[in-house]
Amino acid sequence: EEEKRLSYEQKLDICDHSIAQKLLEIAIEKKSNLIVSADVTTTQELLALAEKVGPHIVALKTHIDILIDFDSDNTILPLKDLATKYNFLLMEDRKFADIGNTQELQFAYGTYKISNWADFVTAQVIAGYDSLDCFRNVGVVAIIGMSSKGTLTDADYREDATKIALSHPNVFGGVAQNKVPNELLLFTPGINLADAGDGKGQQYNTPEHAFTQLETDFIIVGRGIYKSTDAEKSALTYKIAGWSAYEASL
Ligand code: 5BU
Repeated sequence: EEEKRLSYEQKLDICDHSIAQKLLEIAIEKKSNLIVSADVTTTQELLALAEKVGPHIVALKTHIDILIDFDSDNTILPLKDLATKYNFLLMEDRKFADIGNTQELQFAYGTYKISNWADFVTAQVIAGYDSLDCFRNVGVVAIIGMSSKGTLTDADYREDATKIALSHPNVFGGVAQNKVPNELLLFTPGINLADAGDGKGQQYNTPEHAFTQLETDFIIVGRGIYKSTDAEKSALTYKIAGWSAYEASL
């Protein structure tokens, strides 16, 4: 008999990290596996988007360094209020990729002070196991494989990256375009219902592909939602598509 993917309830039993537990609980409560990638460049757009999509998402993914007007009082405080109001987590897609000491500084200092507000961050594992020790008070999602055309994350790299992700206590998940072991939560970007690519190397798949072929746990959608004329409606469409694909894959 073919083995079925694990449900979010089953994953709650084997994914111990506190952030993994929170994400799974929110997914079950909201019947959503959608993460919106808020790749907008002003605080006003960021907050307006969070307000619209908040009810439908488990997490909002940021690239905080693309904001032209970042201000911790005016950007982060209202964003955190919206996260509380609508019950979603903040995922900073920083893709740290340096030695531990430098990452520690990038994480806690500088303009963005990510350690003060992010619930979890993304990190490359290119610098090795010890480089991830600095992310003690958040969760880490390791970049195992990338969605872009020609990425260097080949099968050998992904195998080694997966070993680090599985063994490091700060890591509870991976970003990938392939299956990962059940003990990790899988996050899949490169999801779009309308387009196959963006002419800049991005490659898109459907939510159905991500759940059936990759057994993903969370889909990440950027332009498919924030570029649409009605972001709230699009978020609902992707939420329903993601949840149906998840249920069909059980
Ligand atoms: P899009 O507009 O849905 O293409 O945005 C995708 C987002 O996911 C964007 O913020 C990327 O930085 C992010 N991403 C990705 O697209 N592919 C990857 O492999 C990784 C992150 Br890792």
